Order: sequence, then structure tokens, then C-alpha cells
Amino acid sequence: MHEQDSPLKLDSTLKQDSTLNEFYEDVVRGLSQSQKTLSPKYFYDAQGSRYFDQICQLPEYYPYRTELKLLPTVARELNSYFQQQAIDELNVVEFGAGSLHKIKPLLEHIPAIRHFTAIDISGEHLDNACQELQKLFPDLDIQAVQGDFTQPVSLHSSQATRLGFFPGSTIGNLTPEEAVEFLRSARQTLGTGSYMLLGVDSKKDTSILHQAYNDSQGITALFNKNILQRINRELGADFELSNFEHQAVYNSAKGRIEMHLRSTSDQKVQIGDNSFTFKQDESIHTENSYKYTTEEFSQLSQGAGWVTEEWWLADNNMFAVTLLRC
Ligand code: AVJ
Repeated sequence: MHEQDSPLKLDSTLKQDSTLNEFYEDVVRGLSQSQKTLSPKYFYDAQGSRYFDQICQLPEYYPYRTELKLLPTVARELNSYFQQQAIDELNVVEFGAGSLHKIKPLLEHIPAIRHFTAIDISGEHLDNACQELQKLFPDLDIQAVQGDFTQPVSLHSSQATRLGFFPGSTIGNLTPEEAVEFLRSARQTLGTGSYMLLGVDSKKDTSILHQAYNDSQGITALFNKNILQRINRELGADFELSNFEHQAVYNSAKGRIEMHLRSTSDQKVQIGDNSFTFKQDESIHTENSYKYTTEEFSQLSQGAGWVTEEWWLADNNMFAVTLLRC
């Protein structure tokens, strides 16, 4: 990685302070609503990113391994597709890049990828992952951007065709309206002639979904509760973690898994000057994970100005990857 490619090191103090302020304001705003809410983007502090990596290794959590198994096929077919289009230089922009496991099959099978821009909210985690990736692909031009993937990024201008990459069904964290908004802004960022490769989790048997978000080892519960621990540590709150219970349920009307933290008693929590009361059984809604049929998702991306080029489906339609063109 080049020095100038790491904005994190240049203005880390400033960034840290404003980030903390924003976190505080988001938390207070979210917990002031009648349905208390926290954004899932705050799951991913260093510990949360580690918990998520552990979730990906769970037998019940099918999305990660199913998509990873599908990606070499996708990458091989993409490679011949780009060759046919005479596209010989690509800049991949990954939104919510995490531990950078998913980009590897693409890099292995698509030699035209020369540039890689990785955007992730967890800056330190991302920097480490980028350094590891650079060792494996020494010629790759890597740019790490710490930030919320829904915020616009400035990409270095080059001749390279841009390929947005948003694997893992992370788009499922957004409501359909927010997903359209995101795809629109990604289209603006990437520009005409660009592509977008997306992982989309499919609608399926409720019991499979239920198990994936209520694993037997309780890692998902730890991941969910970690957000409270983070609020305690970073914002000086006094959440009693044992007074909250992990809950994940499929809302079939909305086509989404909802994660909640349910208060096991009447209680009060202090965050700075604000105090929040919880009734027994009252919940904090911490995450949505939307599931789509291919038809629903193609419709959604069309609404954001993208054209669906291709769908790849995993065995039993467990997970899907789609290529969009702008
Ligand atoms: C990273 C958003 C794709 O929704 O399945 C895993 C996060 N939450 N287990 C998902 C998650 C609980 C995951 N995404």
C-alpha cells in the first residue's frame, strides 16, 4: 500500500473525534424512538469484526460459505465476459470489505483487475486485511478507505472499467428503499460503463433462516450483545449485558430476519446525560437482513437505474450473485 493511499493515518485524531460524536448522537437518537433501534454498522468494532468472522465459520451460517463456493465459477465466467467486451483493466470497489476473503477468487481468476478500493467502517481491521492481501497480490494497487459504505467515495480517475463489489448480502442490512438509494449513489460513484457484482441472500425455509441467526454456540448472540459493550466502553454507558437477550426472528411479511436485544426486566440505562428506560420484554432492534427472490432484486436494481446482466445461483437456490451493468 502506498503511504498516500491511507487517509486513516493522515487525520486519525480528527476522524476519531467526529466519529465518536456521530456514534453518540446516533445511539441517543435510536434509543429515543418508540421502537428502540441501533444501526448494525456499529456492530463492527475490532471485537465485533472478529465475532463476525467466527459467525462465518458456523455450520448454521450458510451465506458466507455458500457464496464463497460460488465465487470461483462467477469469477471465471466474468473473466471471459470481460475478455469478450475487450475490457482489459478493471478497478474493483468493494463496499463493506471486512476481512477481504471474497475478493481473492476474483483476483485469482480475473487478471484484468489492477486496482482495488476497499471501503470498510472498521479501519484497523481493514488496514490489516489490506496488508495481508498485498502480500498475496504484490502488483495490485490497493486503496483502503475507512468509512460507512453508504457515504460517497472519491475514486482515482483512470481508464480502468469500474466494478462495484458488494458480496455477503450486506445489502440486506438496508431496507429496500435504502438499497435503491445505495445502488443509485453507487451508480453515480462508479459512472457510466461500470458494473456491479452483488451477493443476495434468497428467500428460503424459515427454519434454515432461523438457525443461521440463532446458532447453537451462541456466537450470534455475542455478536449482537457486543454493540452494548461497545456503547459502554466508548460512550461510558452502563448497560448490564446479562439483562438483555439475543433474539432473531424471520418477519415473513417484510421478507427479513430481524435481530433484537430484548430486555429481561424493567430497567434504566444511563448514557452520558441521557437515561433510557426499558420495560420488561421491550427490545432494541439492531439489524434487518432482507432476503430477496431474483425477480424482486432485479426489479429493485432496475429502479436504481441498473440493468441485470446475469444471475448465478448456488445449489438449492441457497444464495445468489448478480451482475448489474450501468
Ligand atoms: C454481514 C449483514 C450479511 O445479515 O447475515 C450475521 C450479518 N448478522 N449474523 C447478515 C449477520 C447476524 C450479516 N451481514
